[in-house]
Amino acid sequence: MEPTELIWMNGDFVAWEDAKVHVLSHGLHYGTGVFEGVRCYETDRGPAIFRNADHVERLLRSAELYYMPVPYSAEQLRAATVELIARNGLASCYIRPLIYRGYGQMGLNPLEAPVDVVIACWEWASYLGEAGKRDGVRAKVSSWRRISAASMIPHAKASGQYLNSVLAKIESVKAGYEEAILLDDGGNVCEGTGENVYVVRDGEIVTPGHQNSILDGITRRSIIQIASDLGYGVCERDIARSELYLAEEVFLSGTAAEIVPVREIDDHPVGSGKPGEITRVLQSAFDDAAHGRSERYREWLDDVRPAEVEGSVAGAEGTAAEPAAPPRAGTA
Ligand code: PPE
Repeated sequence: MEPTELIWMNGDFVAWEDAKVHVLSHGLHYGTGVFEGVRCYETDRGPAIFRNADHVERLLRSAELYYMPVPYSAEQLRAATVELIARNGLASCYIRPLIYRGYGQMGLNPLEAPVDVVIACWEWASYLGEAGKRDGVRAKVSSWRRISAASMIPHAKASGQYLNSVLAKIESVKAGYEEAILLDDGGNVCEGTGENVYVVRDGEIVTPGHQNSILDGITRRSIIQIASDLGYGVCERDIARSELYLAEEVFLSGTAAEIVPVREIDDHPVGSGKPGEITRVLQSAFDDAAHGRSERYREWLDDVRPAEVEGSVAGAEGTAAEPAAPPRAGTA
């Protein structure tokens, strides 16, 4: 990965190479962290963060689900993200906020460990490759089932939960595929390792619902909105594995991946074996929304205005993005 200049850490802007943690940090041992993936796109008004407020809201909810008190408000985190991108001078980037149990307490009761908050950003190209976005990827239904609500919290974007995705990804890559599609514990289609999934059947866009252990993707919400606005039928329901093979089109969506056609699943070509028309239309409409070319979805974008660069750089030393940050939590 290509380093950028600064990382926001517990209210301060620190140099990329100084953003370090202790090896006995709780989150490193037990996966006690929650995070987000957000993207900032180039628009005609400068860099703009796609659905920043929604990502911050999901981040804080994930933290709450794992009983992590966060010493920053949504507004502070939202503003810190804007300032970070401005200070790093990036036109577009991927943003990774992370809240984790830090150093000071071992053992499975994390309640006495501090809660640390960081936001980093860097330039991250297409997750599944430019060719994947253009021509589609080959996917395999994983032998691993997606974590179920009986033992974890599928709605939370928590670090430890990603071991499930890691197993599925490794299995698919070692078998020669680019992505895995996981079924839920009931055997219905759930999602990719880092993407929501959709099938097109009889011209209707179908995607698993909340009861199928999905992560409530923000790209997914955007796709549902855009597709409905374009007049497509959108349906959330159980999807049988075989429907992946019978679908006219299959595609994936996520912040890192954006919208990616699936051209083959378990060695069956999807539709004609080439990206389908609805996938193409949605890819291009999503691209327009993300790059500020659709007035209708302009409210999804947080502008990173150059004025904020000047304003903050003048402040020299790293400071909190908003009013002085409260002390770190953890000893509650
Ligand atoms: N499901 C999972 C399991 C998931 O990780 C993501 C995002 C999604 C669905 C789509 O959610 P959204 O980004 O809000 O549309 N995965 C993030 C992490 C990827 C990574 O490799 O790291 C992302 O895309 O940023």
